[in-house]
Amino acid sequence: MSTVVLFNSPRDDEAEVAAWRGYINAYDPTIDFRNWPETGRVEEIDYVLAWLPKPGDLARYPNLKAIFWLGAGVDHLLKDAALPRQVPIVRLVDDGLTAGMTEYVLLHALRYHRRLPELEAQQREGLWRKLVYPLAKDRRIGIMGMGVLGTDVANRLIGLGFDVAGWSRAPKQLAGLASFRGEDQLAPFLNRSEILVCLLPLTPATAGIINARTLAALPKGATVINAARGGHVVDADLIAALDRGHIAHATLDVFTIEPLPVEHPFWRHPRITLTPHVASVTISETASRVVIEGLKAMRAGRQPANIVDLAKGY
Ligand code: NDP
Ligand code: OXD
Repeated sequence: MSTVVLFNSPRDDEAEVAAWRGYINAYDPTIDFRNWPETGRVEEIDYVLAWLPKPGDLARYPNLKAIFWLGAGVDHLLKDAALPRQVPIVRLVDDGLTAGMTEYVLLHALRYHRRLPELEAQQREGLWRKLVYPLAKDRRIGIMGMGVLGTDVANRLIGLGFDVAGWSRAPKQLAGLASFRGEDQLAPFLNRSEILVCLLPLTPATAGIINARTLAALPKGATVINAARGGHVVDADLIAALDRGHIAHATLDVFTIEPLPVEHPFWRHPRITLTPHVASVTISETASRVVIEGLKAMRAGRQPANIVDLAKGY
C-alpha cells in the first residue's frame, strides 16, 4: 500500500510545494504527496508534514503514523487541545535551520559588541567620535537554551574568542563554555551576561522568563537578542528596562502576536531592532533531507530522531 504524505504549510507558495513534492518523490516516486487542503480521504493519510495547521486539524486523520513538524519549536502544536498525542511528533533539526540561526545571532551579537547602534545614532547626529570596544575575550555573552541552536551559536562565538556562558536544564560539557544549569544558577548566569541571547523553547517553565526580575539581573547597559519565541518576553517589562536605560538595546525576531500589531510600541521604540520572525527559516533543500530520513526510519519500523518529549514540552 502506498504511503500518503500530506503537506501543510502556511506559505501559500506554489514553488515551495513543488519543491517539497519533488524531493519526496525523488526519494520514492510511489509516495502519494498531497497538498493541503486537498486531503482526499482522511483515513488514507499516513504522515503529515506541517507548520502551524489550524487547531483541531491534525485530529482529522485517524491513521496518522507521525507528524513531521517543519520547524524546531513545537509550542504552537502543543497548544492544540485536540492534538493526537499518541502520534509521534518529529521536530525539525536541520543544518540549514541551524546555520540560519547562527548567522542571525552572530550578526546581532557582533553589532552589539562593536557598539553599532551607538555609532548609528552618532551618524544621525553627524558626530565623529571613536567608540572603544573590549577584546572579544572580555565580552561576556550568555545563551539561554543550549540545545541544537544554542550549542552551534556558542561554538561559533567561542571560536571568535568571546567569553560565552550557556544556561540549560542539564549542565553542558563544551570546550570554552561556562555552563550554568537550572533555576538556582539563573541569577549568576544573568549577572555576567552583557549580551543575552534567548534560544529556549517556549514551555510553561520558560514563558515570560525575560521579565523585570531577570532583566534587572543583567549588567547595566546589557543588550538582549530574542530569537526564540515572543512568549519568553514580558513586553512591558522590556520596554520599562529600555526606557530606564538599564537595557541598552534589544533585538526581537519573535512576538506574542505575529504579525506584530501595528500599534505595538516595539515598532517605534528607538532602541529596539525588530525583524519579522526570520532569524532562521525552513528551507526545503535541507529540511526535506531530514524529513526523508525520518520517513525512511518510520517506514522501516525504526524510531526517527528528534521525537518531541511531550512531558518536557520540547
Ligand atoms: P532544543 O530543544 O534543541 O534546545 C532547547 C534548550 O533549552 C535545551 O538546552 C534545554 O535544556 C533548554 N531548556 C528547556 N527548558 C529549559 C528550562 N526550563 N530551563 C533551562 N533550560 C531549558 O531546541 P532548539 O535549539 O532546536 O530550538 C530552540 C528554540 O528556538 C525553538 O524551540 C524555537 O522556539 C526557536 N526557534 C526560532 C526560530 C526563529 O526563526 N526565530 C527558528 C528556529 C527555532 P536541556 O539541554 O538541559 O534539555
Ligand atoms: C521554528 C521557527 O521553530 O521557525 O523553526 O520559529
